[in-house]
Amino acid sequence: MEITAAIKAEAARLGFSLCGITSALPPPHHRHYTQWLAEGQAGEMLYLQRQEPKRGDLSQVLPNARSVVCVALNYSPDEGRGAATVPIARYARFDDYHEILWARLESLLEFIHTLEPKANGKVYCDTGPITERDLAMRAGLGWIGKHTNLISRDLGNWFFLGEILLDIPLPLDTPETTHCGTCTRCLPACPTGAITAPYQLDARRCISYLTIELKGSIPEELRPLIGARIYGCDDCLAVCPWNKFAVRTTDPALSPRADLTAPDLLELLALDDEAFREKFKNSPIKRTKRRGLLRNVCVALGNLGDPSALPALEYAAESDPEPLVREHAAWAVSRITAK
Ligand code: B12
Ligand code: SF4
Repeated sequence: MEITAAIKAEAARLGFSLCGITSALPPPHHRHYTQWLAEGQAGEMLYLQRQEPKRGDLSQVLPNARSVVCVALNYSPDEGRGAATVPIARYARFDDYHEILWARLESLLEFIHTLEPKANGKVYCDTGPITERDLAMRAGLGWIGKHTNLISRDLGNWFFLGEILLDIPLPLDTPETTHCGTCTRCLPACPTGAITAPYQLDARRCISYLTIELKGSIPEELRPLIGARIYGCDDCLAVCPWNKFAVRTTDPALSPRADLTAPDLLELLALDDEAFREKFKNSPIKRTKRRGLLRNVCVALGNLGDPSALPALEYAAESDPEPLVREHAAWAVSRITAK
């Protein structure tokens, strides 16, 4: 069997829904990335600044990099038409996808070594200096939508990306072209106006950034727009009409945790450090640490406006060990009592 056909067959066996191969040439939209950083749109995600030179020159990541195997893992919990607004983004309701993808990519690399023992390879998923969507589009997996996520004809919006960088040349797949046409549904769907123009996302306004990546205080003017979301946001993805092609994942590693589908916010507000670590041990939610999640819970409770949350919020505003949580709890109390 031809090498790329063998790699793709093995990727499918490992549970990846899509697999394509592109060259290790600079990602086609790298210029936009550099400009986006220069405009400060990355906010406090300083690692994106540090990664800039490597992202534009993959031979700094892997000497003599020649090709990139790009894969997608479908995580759709339904046929793609589920309700948009949920407190916890879909991807964060099951075990940490980084670990799931990483282990499978390592297995795929081992398989490639059985075919090409001399090949050197590096596995990536999310955390490394790789512009994943741009490369995946060039590998033919899908196209960058106006909300900046990759959309696939076969999977809609609900999938993760991963890559293996290799120092061997491989036959390349044909890049995908854009198929958004005149549709602009994702732009007005964004609660905070973070999609400032097609293909332009100001991360500083995105709820995913505000509730996950931002470590400090959430700007007050944006808090009311966050609604009841406490971890990430799916609204721009959920309105995309291409989701009509989404298929429910049958991957056993991706079953949503029942307690994260409709979480009890007051229970979360009562978690101490140890209970937080225990509850979110294998979950991506551990990323925010207790203080970040409880900050978000306070904002959500303030926005929900239910006075029965007042005693717990007043207690947190007075007694929580974290100043960040105390400040957001006090904001929530004043928002509820002002109503
Ligand atoms: C930083 C980051 C974020 C930041 C910034 C998001 C962003 N849009 O950049 C924040 C925290 C906000 C975020 C949020 C989310 N993220 Co995120 N994130 C990343 C990360 C680590 C880097 C992304 C990046 O480089 N951004 C820089 C900017 C400049 O890139 P860009 O917005 O994609 O812009 C490009 C295009 O717009 C293009 N461009 C410009 N003009 C034009 C014109 C045309 C015609 C075209 C075609 C392209 C184009 O040029 C730019 C440079 O490539 C990647 C993993 C990785 N290493 O790539 C995951 C990643 C992009 N995230 C992912 C996910 C799932 C999410 C969320 C859905 C999570 C959630 N539910 O809360 C949201 C979606 C929000 C959104 N609308 O993007 C997935 C996306 C999978 C997919 N199918 O696309 C990734 C790939 C992680 C993974 N391995 O699966 N994320
Ligand atoms: S994830 Fe939510 S806040 Fe971020 S761009 Fe999409 S709709 Fe806007």
